[in-house]
Amino acid sequence: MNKKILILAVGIVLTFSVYGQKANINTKPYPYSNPIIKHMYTADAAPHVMPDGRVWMVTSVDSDNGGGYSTMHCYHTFSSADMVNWIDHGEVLNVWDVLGAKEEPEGEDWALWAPDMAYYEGKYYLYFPVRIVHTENGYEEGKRKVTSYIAVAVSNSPDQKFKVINPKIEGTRGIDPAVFIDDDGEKYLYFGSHWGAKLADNMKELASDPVKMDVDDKNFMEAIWMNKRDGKYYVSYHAHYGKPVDPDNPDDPKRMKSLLDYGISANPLGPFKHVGTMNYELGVNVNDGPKYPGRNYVPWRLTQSNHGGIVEYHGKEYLFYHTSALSSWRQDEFKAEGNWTQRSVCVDEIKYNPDGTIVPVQQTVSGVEKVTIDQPFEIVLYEGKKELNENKPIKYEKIDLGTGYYYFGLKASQVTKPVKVEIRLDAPNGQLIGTLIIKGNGDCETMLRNANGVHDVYLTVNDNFKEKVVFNAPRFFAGSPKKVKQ
Ligand code: FUB
Repeated sequence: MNKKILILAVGIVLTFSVYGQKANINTKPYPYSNPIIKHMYTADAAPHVMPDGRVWMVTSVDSDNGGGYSTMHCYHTFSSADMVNWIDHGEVLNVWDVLGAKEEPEGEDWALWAPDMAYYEGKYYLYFPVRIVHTENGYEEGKRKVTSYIAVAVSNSPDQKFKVINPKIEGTRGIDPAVFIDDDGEKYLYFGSHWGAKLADNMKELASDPVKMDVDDKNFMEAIWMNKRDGKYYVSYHAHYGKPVDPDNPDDPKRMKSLLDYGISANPLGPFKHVGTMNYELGVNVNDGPKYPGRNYVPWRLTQSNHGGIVEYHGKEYLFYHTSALSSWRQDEFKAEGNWTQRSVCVDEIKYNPDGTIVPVQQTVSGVEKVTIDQPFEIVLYEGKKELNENKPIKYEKIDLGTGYYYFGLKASQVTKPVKVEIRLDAPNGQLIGTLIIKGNGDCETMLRNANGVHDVYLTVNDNFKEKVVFNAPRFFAGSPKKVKQ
């Protein structure tokens, strides 16, 4: 290296160290599969299977220039057809879309933290925390005043800009919204310190008073997520840190780990029974990954933020979380920790014990195997018109739902009154996999859970529905991924 370049490089490193920031000076390709997004910093992934049969996630974005959480000013969406190759669909919302002006109001510091995204009746809804730090008293902990609540934006497509439709959902407080749609068609919004409420049909207001759910854990910190498996509701979240990590003894079980914990309930609003930890940092005893020079732990900062999201895709469940592995690579080529607020989304598989508890996910750098799907995008059950009424469930015999169909739809006609159509497996009162709410004539659809394998499929309406519903072209869809524009 010539002298001038050396002086410049030392200058850059010193400048960034003074301000606690490091530059991304290593341009070599990142050598591992996890994190899954390598060209930018991403955090707080919220994954869902959308009606095109792909897994989509919306993420927060940590600034390439560092600067910490207050520099998080936009969201990106990404999609994958195989859980390994991800397309960046670009920025879908930024803080100026929310502010409606070009600058932050004086004396305030706005940031966009962990979001979630939901599909409902043809539209995509992006829920995000509005977090305003009022700086008139400075930033000092205890003195500064922070206002936070949940807002929602809408788009016709998850790869396009979202437009704010409710800048403050009345009744919400805190950060980290998560949306959950149940098999019976009820929609829930979770936020802040384990608050939960029903979400209205318009997706932009609450339909019930928020309840502070009993999560049976005083250690709840943030990042709530809801998942349903075998009829049980799994609430997961980031637990409070314990004591600081001793870098010379990172294996100390009492060290300040960044843990995702979970609890189980029979009800989406709890009470939950705390079960334990479902994700530890990839800390020590690294078998298949890089190590801090001379040590047996990873070369990025032990203990940093984490945030989980779970999705089932063609027979396997996946945990999304984040680490600061990429910043350690881009800044220090794994020889030091990197900026810990520059996080990157990783994915590993979740496995369960026979009793339904989670086998804690060991973070890896190798990530997950590629998913291949060999089945049509949709299965149309019947082309002609049929009538559905209270006395007559409709049965479709031996339908092969393969490794999974994630949506069900039909075209309704002669609708005189809104009706709920339940989609059940193997018997008129068999396993409920989704509920279609027909509000009027035309196309309608709903998401499904556990729609896989070969089953008799039943469509039923509730007992007190005295009218009839006429429909045609009932279909399962999103059974294989569609291509999207890059
Ligand atoms: O990314 C900003 C904040 O850090 C999120 O809102 C929290 O969940 C944590 O990941």
